[in-house]
Amino acid sequence: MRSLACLALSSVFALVACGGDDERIPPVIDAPLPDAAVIDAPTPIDAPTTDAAIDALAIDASAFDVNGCTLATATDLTAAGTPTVTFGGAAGFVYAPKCARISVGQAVTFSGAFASHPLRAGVVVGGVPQPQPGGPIVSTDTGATATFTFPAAGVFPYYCNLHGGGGMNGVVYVQ
Ligand SMILES: [Cu+2]
Repeated sequence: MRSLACLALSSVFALVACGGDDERIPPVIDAPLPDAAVIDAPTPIDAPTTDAAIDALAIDASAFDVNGCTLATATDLTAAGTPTVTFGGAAGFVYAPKCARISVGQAVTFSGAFASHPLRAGVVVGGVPQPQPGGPIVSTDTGATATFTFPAAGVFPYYCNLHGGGGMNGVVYVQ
């Protein structure tokens, strides 16, 4: 039987050797578990089972801020036929509306002086434009109007190549 002093020391200094208690030190290397216990079957990841659930996930993805826009705050232009986004001129170095929402298959006309405000597809992150060509919004450097059709759902950011870093940018959300 251990003395009270030994018990007290053991509680403070785990490695203090108390006579005859060596067998109480747990083995350093645990015995391996049986293979069946080590290799668990993977936990299945629940997949959305309905279109509504999948749509909800897509909408959540659009909730993130892109060029100062979110889907929730975008101007609803789904009933506007071929809506117009104006820029420059009297409006200043902005696109109006900056954040637009349309339906799949709709087109948007950009109206303004492209020579003064060259249009580019892409995002502005930390004031630095990052071009993302290849989508419906085509780089435009001349003329006064350009119309782009959006045949698929998605998030289509754009910016002015001269003033995009200063906030002249926007997004077309297509649903
Ligand atoms: Cu500009």
